[in-house]
Amino acid sequence: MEQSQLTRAEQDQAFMKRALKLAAETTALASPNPQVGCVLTQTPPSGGTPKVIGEGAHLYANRDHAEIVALKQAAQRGFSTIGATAYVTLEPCSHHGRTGPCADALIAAGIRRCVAATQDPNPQVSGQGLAKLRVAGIEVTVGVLQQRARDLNDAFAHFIQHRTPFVTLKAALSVDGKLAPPSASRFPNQPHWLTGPAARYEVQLLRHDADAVLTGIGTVLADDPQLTDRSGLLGPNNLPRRRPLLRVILDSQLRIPLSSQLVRSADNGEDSGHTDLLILCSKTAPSAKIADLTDLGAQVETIPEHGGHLSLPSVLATLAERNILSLLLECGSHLNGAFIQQNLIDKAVLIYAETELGDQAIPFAQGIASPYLFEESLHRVTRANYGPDACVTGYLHDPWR
Ligand code: AOF
Ligand code: ZN
Repeated sequence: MEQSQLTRAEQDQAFMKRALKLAAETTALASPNPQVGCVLTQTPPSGGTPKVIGEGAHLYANRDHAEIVALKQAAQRGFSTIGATAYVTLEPCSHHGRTGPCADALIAAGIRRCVAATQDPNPQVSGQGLAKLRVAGIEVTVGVLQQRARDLNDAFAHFIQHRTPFVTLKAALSVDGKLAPPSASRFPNQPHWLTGPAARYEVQLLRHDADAVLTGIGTVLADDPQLTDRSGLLGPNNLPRRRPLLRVILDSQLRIPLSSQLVRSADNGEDSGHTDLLILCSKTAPSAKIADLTDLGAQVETIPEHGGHLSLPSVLATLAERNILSLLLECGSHLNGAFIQQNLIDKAVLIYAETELGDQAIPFAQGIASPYLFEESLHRVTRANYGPDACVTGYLHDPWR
């Protein structure tokens, strides 16, 4: 169907979808800023189908917000923006940050109407960008495809309001809710795969979407994991992720082997400025091991203890200082239980395989009777199938509130 035959509401949805697609393509390229897309349209003087005159998305490395990228593209193509409509997946900003306010730029460009998917959760903006536009006489519509726009920026919304990472717990489980066979029946240094390739690729996508992934020393010793982003996804212009996925290991006594895959692949960021392996330990950890690990490219940091374990709120605070907006937990029973019991999880992704592991197997989370019970505390639950595996996703806290 021609765009002109659509109602205005349908047109708004179609152009917002296009802006959302541009925003979605910037996964791993916008953090610590939000993922934002913008589409500018112009209706020909004779009326009829509105035409896209400029569009774009924000990449943190390029500084320009999505609105500016789109305005520049329109200018470059020789289009006038006077009387145009701007579709933005996030309210245009009103503040001076790394750039000037986009609301001012849209006003100066002569935009007649602005359609925003959602208000900006940033307390420095939240409503003030839209207010600026209205005062300038621009027609403002808010809330088009709002939930989809919000889903894209859960971590940003959480971080900008609470200054701590948005925490997603991921677990691959047997149908009877176990993480792994009993340790005695396992081969050391080898992961035991429960789920199939399709579900495992979903985990790669979760990693691609995260700034950091965290596990405990128990899992490192049992599985010798790499914890890298092997999604193979690239952004616009084939850009790889802006910062490497930060791999975080909780290891209070620094038992991590120097020969582990994690340590062997450590990059201290000397060239890129981005370190990719952070080992968190207690102040009683052997200092000689700190030196060895540092020599091999890992970063080691001490964290206060609480009740004989590394303090998890301190762990999250340390990550926040490093601008980690989203943290993916890929942990064993002990840490799963601790994070859940301390109410530090925001979202959970539970993937169930068809296999049964039996009563002797390692439970999902220490202190939690079963993942099915844990599921009862989730909100906005969605279900999907990846090959033979069943995935349940839900929220414990709404990151937008
Ligand atoms: C973005 N990209 O397209 C829009 C943003 O530090 P700054 O100057 O880059 O400002 C970042 C803030 O600007 C961000 O927290 C959000 O509130 C607002 N809007 N940010 O990075 C964009 N539209
Ligand atoms: Zn802006």
